[in-house]
Amino acid sequence: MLLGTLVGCGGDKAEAPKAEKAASSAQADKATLTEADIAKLPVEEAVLTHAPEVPPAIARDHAAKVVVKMETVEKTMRLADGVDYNFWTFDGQVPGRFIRVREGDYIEFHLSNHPDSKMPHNIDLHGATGPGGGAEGSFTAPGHTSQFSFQALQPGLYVYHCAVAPVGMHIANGMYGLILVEPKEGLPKVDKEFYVMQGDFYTKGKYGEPGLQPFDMDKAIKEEADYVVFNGSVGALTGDNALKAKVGETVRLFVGNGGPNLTSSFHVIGEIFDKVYMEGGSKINENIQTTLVPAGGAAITEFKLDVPGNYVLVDHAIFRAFNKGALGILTAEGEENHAIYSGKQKDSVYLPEGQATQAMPEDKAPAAPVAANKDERVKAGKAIYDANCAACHQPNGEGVPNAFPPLAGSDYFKDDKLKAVDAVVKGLSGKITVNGKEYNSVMPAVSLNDEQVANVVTYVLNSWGNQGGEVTPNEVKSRR
Ligand code: HEC
Ligand SMILES: [Cu+2]
Repeated sequence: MLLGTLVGCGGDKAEAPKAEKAASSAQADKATLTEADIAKLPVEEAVLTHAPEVPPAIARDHAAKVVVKMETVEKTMRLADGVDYNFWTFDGQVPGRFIRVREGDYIEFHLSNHPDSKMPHNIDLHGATGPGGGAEGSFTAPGHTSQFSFQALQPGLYVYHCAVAPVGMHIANGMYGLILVEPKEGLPKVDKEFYVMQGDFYTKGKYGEPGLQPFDMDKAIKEEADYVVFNGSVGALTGDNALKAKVGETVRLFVGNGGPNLTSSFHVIGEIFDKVYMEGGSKINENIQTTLVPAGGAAITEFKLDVPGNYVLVDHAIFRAFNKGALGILTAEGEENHAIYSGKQKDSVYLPEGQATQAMPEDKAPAAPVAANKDERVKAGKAIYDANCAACHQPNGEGVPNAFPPLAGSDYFKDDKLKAVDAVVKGLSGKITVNGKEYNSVMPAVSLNDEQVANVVTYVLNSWGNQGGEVTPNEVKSRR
């Protein structure tokens, strides 16, 4: 939108795309209000919501003059545990508040810049037609308010952002959000709607380095993000902040990407999107695993929750999820449905090179040798550790800073070995503290039988200066 005039598409824009549209959809005649029409419109103030909330669906079947009031605020907030950042924001949070209007509405926008701001700010709404998407009409010095208006001509989910030079820096500091222009006929009803917006951050210190971290222009230019997060900070959608829904409900995610640099490969682990409004437009794609959300773009995804569990929102450029923060959780509560997802049904010993595959149903004795004493347990446990745990916790148990906590000398299970058993059989997510450092990540449950869990945890207890002791298969069983 902002670049429209520069690349010269302003002139041809009216012709070519319009012809296509007439053939493809109901948008053939964009509703345009005259100034006389606008004077007669009912006036209402927009309901704006902070992420992950979404304003209620539009109930009107006619156009209105919608008054939107937003304030730009520069403030220091948490980027990750122990890490602060001087964010520039719309309405005090990242992303800015969600705006919801109807196709054909007339939006009267009031942008105030807080008197404590050091910078002028403005707003470029990708859902507005006009120079800079409103940027020119909304340039606002600290302690001032600007007003401009536009007609929401085309339905879709659009990004808005600040576009004051240096534009990249205003966006990198958090100045973006979403505006939904509902089509006239509305969107189909769903049970839950959420607002999720990705952004990349560039700090002088590397990921997790504590303290107030200044913006790093060099890294931003090289596109070497230290943080890639949903809704403005690491953990904004995990632990107590996880999104919540119930089995049987339909969920709609309004997903935006503020950038400034990175394209998101948006994916929800364990779900398939029934529908994706591609790039936030009118075309619907179905049965999608991962959808691209460009910087300065959006997508609407919809799915029905069939079985309970934690569904993990990620940027599937996966190091961003597990090492830079682009991870959120949607918790679905409700009845299991083993016909849709069984959980692990059985484990069998696999003997390659022509030998028979031996079944190992749960009710029969395991074919693998059973450890007779603690020493045998430790020995068997090492092999299990190397195969199942070392990739994350490292062969020497030291973990990876800010990603995988140490098992060597860990005080997390020092007084209660069963906490280590629980981590393996149930998985572990949310905020935990290990040796004074916070972790807020996800460890998936590891599929091992009781004997194997007993062995691997006994190995961990007797390695790297840990407390010693033994865990038996019966103790593991009692924790399932
Ligand atoms: C895919 C990576 C991954 C694998 C594989 C994995 N873990 Fe973890 N583990 C984690 C993460 C991440 C956490 C921290 C979870 C959180 O932040 O809530 C964790 C936490 C733990 C903790 C508690 C914290 C601590 O450091 O004491 C224990 C104990 C643990 N894991 C043991 C194991 C064992 C034993 C295995 C192998 C059977 C294993 N893990 C396999 C990623 C992994
Ligand atoms: Cu700005």
